[in-house]
Amino acid sequence: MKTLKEKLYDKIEQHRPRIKRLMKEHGETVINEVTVQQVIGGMRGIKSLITDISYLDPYEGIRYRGFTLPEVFEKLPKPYGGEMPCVEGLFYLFLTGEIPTENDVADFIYDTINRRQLPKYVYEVIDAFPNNSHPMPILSACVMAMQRESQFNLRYRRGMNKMDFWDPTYEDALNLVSKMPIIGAAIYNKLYSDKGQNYQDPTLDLGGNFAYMLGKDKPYDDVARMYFIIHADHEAGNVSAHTGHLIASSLSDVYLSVSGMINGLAGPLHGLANQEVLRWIQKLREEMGGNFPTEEQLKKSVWDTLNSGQVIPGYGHAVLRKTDPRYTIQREFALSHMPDDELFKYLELLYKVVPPILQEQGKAKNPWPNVDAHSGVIQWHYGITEYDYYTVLFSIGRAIGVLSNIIWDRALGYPIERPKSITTDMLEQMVGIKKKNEV
Ligand code: CMX
Repeated sequence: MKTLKEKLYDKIEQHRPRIKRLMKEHGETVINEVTVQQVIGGMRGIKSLITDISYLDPYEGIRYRGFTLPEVFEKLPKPYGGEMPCVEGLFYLFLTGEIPTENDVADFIYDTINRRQLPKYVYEVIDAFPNNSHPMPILSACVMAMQRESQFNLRYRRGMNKMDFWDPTYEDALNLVSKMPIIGAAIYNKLYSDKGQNYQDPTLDLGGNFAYMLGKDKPYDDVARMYFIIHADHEAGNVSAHTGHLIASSLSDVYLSVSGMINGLAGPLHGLANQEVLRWIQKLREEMGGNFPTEEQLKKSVWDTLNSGQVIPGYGHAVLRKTDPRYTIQREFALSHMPDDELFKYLELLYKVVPPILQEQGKAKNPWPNVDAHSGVIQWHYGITEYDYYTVLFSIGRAIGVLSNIIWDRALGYPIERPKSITTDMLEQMVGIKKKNEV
């Protein structure tokens, strides 16, 4: 039986001629036009990145290697007694495009377990931060501190053939995927908890071991697996995925790239929205004085938020135009495991009142909830009430997609990223507001 790395190499060899042919025979073919709105408006919709790991359809939602999320959850092997699949199987799927067998996953888990141990200095980095620090900069700093471990850097310094770049990148990526949950658990235990511990259980998969280190009983292991899987990838243009790819395109190693990815994810319009949702719901709860709101009261609170110039966290999306399937998967989990949870009931009522209000307001192109609208409430239910921490969980998941992409970027020899910028004068001249050379 071939190892994951051997299988990946076969796939790389098969894929390289496709990219070569596209460049050689169709390099000048036009596939896109760019409007002024797109140049000023955050490059929405410009088809200018390539990835085969996931694709986001505005109405259907994300597909991982061609599979919808429900298919991914159904097909990937699960650990013994688990309801959700092993996260390691997803990484296998991302790298190879194939659903692994139970044996494939078991072999791969064995490999990752051997890579989980953190260097001592990572704990010292965590300890060096003041206790009231936000966990996202701590996570970013820990990943950055491990840059000295990069095998890619070592081999690059010695002189390495471009065709081999993917190989040490694969080793770096596996090391980091294995270590991210351990860093995440160590940060949680340092900042918030005396129930968790920094010992691992080497018989457990990534999600199971994460729950173990946080001191959480079942079904939190499944919550962790579900959470890491749904957050893993969302095609290439979102801030975190794009940042990871962009930094790696200069041949910075995966530690520098993923640290940057984490920093991008830490913005409230992106991954931090999950903590904003919880903060906002807690504020609504306080305003209600402990009573569950009526539909009318909730509508008023939503309008108040909008009228004060703030966004409704967890709603809207730059690409999606329907309810995010990542929201739906979490909702289904909540309906079966925690239907009477008070915060979940808030979510259900918000799901009813927010979309029509956003439609009536007429600004947001997508009035439906995204992944972040739901995730915090499930964490809260299982005792992770420190909502600053939620984006760390998002980061552990997202790193799986970003690292898979970086391995493939290196394998296919994608170049350093360098789009062209122009000035406002130039744009005004291009559309005829100003004459050529008029400033
Ligand atoms: N509440 C209020 N207004 C919203 C809104 C929301 N949830 N979503 C979009 N809008 C507003 C925008 O702020 C923008 O207003 P202006 O014209 O005044 O600038 C207008 O509607 C048009 O925006 P859009 O084209 O629909 O959305 P964008 O592609 O520019 O932005 C996103 C997408 C996600 C940043 C935005 O919907 C948002 O701010 N949502 C709330 C934060 C959030 O949930 N982020 C998490 C997204 C998922 C993730 O990446 O993790």
